[in-house]
Amino acid sequence: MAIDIGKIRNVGVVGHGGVGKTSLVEAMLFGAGAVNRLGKVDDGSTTTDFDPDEIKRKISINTTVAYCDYKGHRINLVDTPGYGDLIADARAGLRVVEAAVVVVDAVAGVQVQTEKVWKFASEFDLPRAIVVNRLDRERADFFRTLESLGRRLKGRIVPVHVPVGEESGFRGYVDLVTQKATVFADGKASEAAIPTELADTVKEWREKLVEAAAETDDDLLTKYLEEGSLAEAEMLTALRAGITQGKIVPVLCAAATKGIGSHALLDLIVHEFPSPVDRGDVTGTDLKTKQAGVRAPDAKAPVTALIFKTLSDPHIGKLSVFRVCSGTLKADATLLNPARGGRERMGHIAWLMGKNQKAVEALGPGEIGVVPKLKDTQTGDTLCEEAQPFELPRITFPEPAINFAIQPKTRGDEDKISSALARIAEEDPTVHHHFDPETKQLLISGVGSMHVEMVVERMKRKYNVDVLLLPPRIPYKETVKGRAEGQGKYKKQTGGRGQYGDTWLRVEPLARGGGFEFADEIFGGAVPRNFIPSVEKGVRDCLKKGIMAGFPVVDTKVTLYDGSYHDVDSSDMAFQIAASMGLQKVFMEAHPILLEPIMNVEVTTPAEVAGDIIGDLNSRRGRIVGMEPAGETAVVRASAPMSEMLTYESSLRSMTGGRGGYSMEFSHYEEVPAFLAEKVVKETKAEKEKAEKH
Ligand SMILES: Nc1nc2c(ncn2[C@@H]2O[C@H](COP(=O)(O)OP(=O)(O)OP(=O)(O)O)[C@@H](O)[C@H]2O)c(=O)[nH]1
Ligand SMILES: [Mg+2]
Repeated sequence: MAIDIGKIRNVGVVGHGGVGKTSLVEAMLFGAGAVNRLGKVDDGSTTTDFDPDEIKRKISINTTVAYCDYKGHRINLVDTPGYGDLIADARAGLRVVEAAVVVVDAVAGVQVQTEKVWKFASEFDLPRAIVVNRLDRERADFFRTLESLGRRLKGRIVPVHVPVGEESGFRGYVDLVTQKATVFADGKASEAAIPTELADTVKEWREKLVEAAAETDDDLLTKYLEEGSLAEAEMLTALRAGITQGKIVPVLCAAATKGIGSHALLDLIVHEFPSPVDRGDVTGTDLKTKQAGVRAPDAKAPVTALIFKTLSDPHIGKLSVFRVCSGTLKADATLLNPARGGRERMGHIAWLMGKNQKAVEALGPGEIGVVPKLKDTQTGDTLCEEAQPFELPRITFPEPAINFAIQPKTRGDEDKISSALARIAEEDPTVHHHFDPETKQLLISGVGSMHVEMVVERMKRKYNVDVLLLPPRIPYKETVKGRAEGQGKYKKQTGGRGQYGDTWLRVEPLARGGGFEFADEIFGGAVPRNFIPSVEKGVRDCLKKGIMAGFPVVDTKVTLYDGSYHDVDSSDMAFQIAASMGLQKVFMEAHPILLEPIMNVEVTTPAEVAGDIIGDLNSRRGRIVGMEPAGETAVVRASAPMSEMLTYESSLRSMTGGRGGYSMEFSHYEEVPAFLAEKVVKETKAEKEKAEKH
């Protein structure tokens, strides 16, 4: 009952934020009769933006799937987010399709995320088509957009349409292959004569299309050069082959919200885009032989499926969206998750229509489906037959670039926060969280500050936990640069038994990364053996709490070299206190300093502003380590203190007009310059006093 694989088309719809991807998907679903009214993003009624956050923000947050049947074909449309911080989800969506529709706005042309998704599509070697959408807007310009496509995207990009009418008068297109115009009135299409004023434009662009078709094949090119033209049938065959193989990228016209262009796109998907069979075997690791292996897109092959999206909802629970890459996946099957070692029961499997599901008995190769309630399977995992274990390449997600600390607004909500964050991270693998024992803060990390803010809002709306977002505390450390010695003595006589402990301590620096060392140089029992561990404990506790400003002490050696005791009054506690008192004094005499974490930073920027990027990094006490100009983009490598990089994201965005990106990771600790250290110490002390008052 599974669908004929040759009749399946899996298509990823990608592009910059807000260009009309979701609207276009809706228009196709409506055009194919899969939904009976045309939903709108603006009133939250589209099929693929159904999450409450999506409806509120009027943007897509999750990659979602809907299907339609058109001219005997099953088309799975994978609608992806275009907003920059969420673009990794679009990449995950492209992993499971055979072709991409790249949507661009007819006013803005190619934008930052257009370039990104173009790269993703190239990474997966996907044939693609471009839709110039929103042609009905003021200042929309098809040919200017075409020019920006040619300039900024690699590929043989050629229009197969030219628009009829402009801006609010945009009403259809001329098909350059058939040379027929289609115009729309009240949502109804009708064939029309080519408007006379378009005749020259049509001629010019048809010529270019014929040329592009001819260039896909040497024999055809010779024929074209000799005869000056091609037969229509020849041209069509060449175009089809060119598009399927990704040698030609066709450009179409659309105004999704008016239903213009959706039929032409559906036709192109059916006729020109490849089926899962055309894409051939999938590669991965055969876990029996531990070697690279392949699985054929064949109904009889062993089952492998790739989870490319997880949806999580407090009411519905967890839904795993997957693509069957090989074999036939039957409802109730039990599959192995080789990455996690567990088995999963595929209780109910279904086709996905936005938030709605249509239960099925089996899914064949190339099909996309959904399964609820998997126990321990995450986005990127493979599910396979236990007897034929096989792992597909994982879907990877970028490491988070920014950290915030979060604090519950209501005391005692900590557990709720952790479980809400765990659910959110299932849906969005670019969200991470962990408890930092050093700063005692719960940290949440994401791709950018807006991303993290969005996550916080999501926690509130979906999971009903309200949190405060704070910049993370910098995990400074304390150490000494010099050497000092001195006494710590604790003596108390309060009737009855007293307290007596006396220690002489030496403090000196160790190399960076040397940690802590305690040495005992007592000879002749100045401090009895049984009290030496007490001294060490006093020292260690004190170092952990910090001395100068309350940060842990590292890279320091403390030596106990002398002391005295009292037969009756000396005790474990008395020696601990004496050591702690002594250390606090001696440490401050040994030239104490603060250490701060230094990060390795890698910035990708348009080459023309690389100078500004370097200047800005210098002003953040950064050290430039290297720079590689790579054509239009440059990569700048630097190391810079973490404390200076907390606000980097927004500066980078404004310096590069949103076209830059960066990644950052911890490298090592270095001394904080004295004037800054003084400030940090003061602020930390003030904070502590404030906390103690409460
Ligand atoms: N005038 C006009 N507006 C459009 C058209 N297509 C989409 N829009 C509007 O553009 C806005 C964004 O549309 P979406 O479909 O949400 O765009 P998107 O690309 O899915 O956005 P993200 O998923 O957030 O990246 C909405 O207000 C739509 O109504 C169009 O053809 N013409
Ligand atoms: Mg969308």
